[in-house]
Amino acid sequence: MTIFQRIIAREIPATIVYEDDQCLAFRDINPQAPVHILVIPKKPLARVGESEPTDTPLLGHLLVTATEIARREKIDRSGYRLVINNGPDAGESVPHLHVHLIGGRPMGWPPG
Ligand code: DGP
Repeated sequence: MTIFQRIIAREIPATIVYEDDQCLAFRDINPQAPVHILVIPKKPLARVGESEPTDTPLLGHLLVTATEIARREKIDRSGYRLVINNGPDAGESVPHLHVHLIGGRPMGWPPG
């Protein structure tokens, strides 16, 4: 069981900002910006690269939910970044799909 599954199960604490039947969103333990929230599916999908066509509605729901949370966090006008790290070169460290919602400060491009 990954650490994120344990957060879903309330076995370890997290600052949860949103929950519905398909997903959970909580503040990143190591925030890279004033707003840094992870939006995760409750289904234990390891990474976006392992999604299947039947996951299309779920993936869309994660993105739409992230945009709604951005509005609630009042970063929708200033801007924000949605990031999904997939695999070693991308720096993926937890094998449970998560969308990073990052905002509240200007960001450079490309990422390092
Ligand atoms: P990634 O590198 O894309 O796999 O990002 C994983 C993120 O998960 C990283 O930004 C730190 C965060 N994280 C890891 N463990 C915990 C935890 O126990 N609680 C919370 N809230 N965030 C965590």
